[in-house]
Amino acid sequence: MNNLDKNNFHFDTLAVHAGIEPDPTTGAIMTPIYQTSTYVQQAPGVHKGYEYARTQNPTRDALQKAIAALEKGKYGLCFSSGMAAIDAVIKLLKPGQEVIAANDLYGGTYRIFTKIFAPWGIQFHFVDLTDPSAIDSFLNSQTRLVWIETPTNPLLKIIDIEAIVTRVTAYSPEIVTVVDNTFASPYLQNPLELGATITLHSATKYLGGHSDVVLGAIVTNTETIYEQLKFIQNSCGAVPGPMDCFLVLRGLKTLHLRMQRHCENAYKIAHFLEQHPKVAKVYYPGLISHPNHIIAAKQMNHYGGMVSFYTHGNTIEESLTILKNTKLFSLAESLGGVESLIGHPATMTHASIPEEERKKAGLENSLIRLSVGIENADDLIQDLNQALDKI
Ligand code: P1T
Repeated sequence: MNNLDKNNFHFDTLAVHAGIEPDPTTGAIMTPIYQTSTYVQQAPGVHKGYEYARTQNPTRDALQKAIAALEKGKYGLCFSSGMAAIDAVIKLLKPGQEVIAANDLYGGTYRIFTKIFAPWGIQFHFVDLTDPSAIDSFLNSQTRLVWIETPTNPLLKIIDIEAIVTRVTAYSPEIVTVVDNTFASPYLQNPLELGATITLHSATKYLGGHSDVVLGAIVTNTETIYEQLKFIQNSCGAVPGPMDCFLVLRGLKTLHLRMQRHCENAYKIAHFLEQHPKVAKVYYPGLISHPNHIIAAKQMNHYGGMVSFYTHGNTIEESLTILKNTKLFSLAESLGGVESLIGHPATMTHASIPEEERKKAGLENSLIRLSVGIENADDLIQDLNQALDKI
């Protein structure tokens, strides 16, 4: 199925078929793992479209097409991790140029911005983009890129993509808007359809879906950006191996089914936590009490599988007690796999953000983050209930 067909099918059909052609040599229905570093040429420059595996690989090609189709985009590129994809995007910039980024975002993203690219002379402004007008005072002639995560990691804030794109393009159509769509997945929202220039994924999460692979992806409709990113992909070389591409291709086939259950379970858990006497605050965009609920309802098809919360005691000790006592929720970094995980952003995924900066964005040391899996919701609720009983 080529990219031209993407408008004719529903998401579920694309998840199973997009980008996949029966193997031309055998008819194999599953994309083979082309575990090769190079390809034989008949004469110098005379070949079948494949020269060297950093530059092209058929398993990667299939995955790039599949992710592009799911994101309703023309061009897809895959990288060896979500961070490698982020790295490639920021390499579009030159020293002296500026980035406006959401102030609540994955700790690794904050780290690469502030520790790798800021010393190269790129300036980053971290802004609460849940108020789109907040961007206005940071836009200037050096602004090259706006970086959005929505829902944000770990506070599940929702940023109105369309509102930001409208303001940014009115200021300058040259500014690139990037949406890290990892937390939503293309099942819940397609940033390119809302006007973003680039959508990006840690495919390690929902796209792969089984906690067995690390991979990143970028999709865009803008040919010049695609050509530049492809050049960076090949020149810098952070490409995924064919086995990893195969694992994500396999994961994609059930993305819609998994996301439905992730969303159903997270919705039930968020309501359970909201009513629990020991829980003070729950962050889940599906709750009416969520400050950005209306934008979430407009922008997303459902509310995702991530939930964060504080207990009334609001101490690290209480949080650690819960983290130590869940049995189904495993204490681990990452998210988006079939199994439920529990995490402590302040010491785990967001430890690379200084405490002062975390607090400014509303991230206290006691926050607990859940990646709700696809197990039975009652079993998950029971597990959280018994852990909450321990405090
Ligand atoms: O881990 P990697 O595939 O390199 O992806 C980095 C990344 C990018 N963007 C977002 C929104 C992310 O959440 C991540 C990785 N996040 C975790 C490992 C985590 O537990 O939050």
